Amino acid sequence: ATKMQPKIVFVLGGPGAGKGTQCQKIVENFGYVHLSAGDLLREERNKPGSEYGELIENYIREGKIVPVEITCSLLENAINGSGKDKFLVDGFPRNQNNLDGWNKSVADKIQLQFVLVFECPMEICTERCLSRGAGGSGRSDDNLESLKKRFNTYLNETKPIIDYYEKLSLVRRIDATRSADEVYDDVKKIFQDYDV
Ligand code: UP5
Ligand code: MG
Repeated sequence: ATKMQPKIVFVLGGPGAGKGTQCQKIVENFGYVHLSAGDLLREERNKPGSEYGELIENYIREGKIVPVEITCSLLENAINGSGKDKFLVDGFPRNQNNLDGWNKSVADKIQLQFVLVFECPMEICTERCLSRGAGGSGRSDDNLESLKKRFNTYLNETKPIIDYYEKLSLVRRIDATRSADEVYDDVKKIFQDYDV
């Protein structure tokens, strides 16, 4: 018998748009596993003796995108090691290198359901990340200098990836400027429609 392919939803949006917050809610209601590429990279960075620790930290502080070989293998390991079959891949793919690497080594083994995009202007995104930083997030990129770079990377490198999926009619957009509960009301509709 053929093994069922894992189902994947990509979750994209600017830094602080609320990807992680909404993913937690989706997990509670729809039985997905949440895989944040950023969380996986921070975890790898923090491993004692990690080969890529320093590289990852430098990329994150500069708001640059880590080479796909690293991110893709972390994601693949998490998918294969989970024993589950539905995943929210949060914060990936973020640039052409990510997309090429994924399409080359993973895309054929999974079923991409859709790409969920949280739309939020830079001012609100920046404000959210700065207050998270002030609250002690411990994230080395929750400062104004890193945030400017993160948002520029989003505009210049990630938006074209969203355009690519738009042409494949896979993008579902959400206004992420409202309260987390209001945003989730819209998110829920998308997943409910998909489930029926
Ligand atoms: N908050 C959330 N929703 C809110 C709402 N509706 N109203 C008011 N406040 C709201 O939320 C951010 C903050 O806002 C929180 O304090 C939250 O309570 C509040 P969160 O849900 O964390 O937003 P999210 O979009 O997940 O923000 P995050 O900072 O995680 O986004 P980034 O995309 O910048 O971070 P990520 O961890 O994905 O990536 C970090 C870096 O890792 C990247 O810049 C890059 O250098 C590297 N990276 C790669 O190189 N490759 C990858 O594939 C992924 C990451
Ligand atoms: Mg996040």
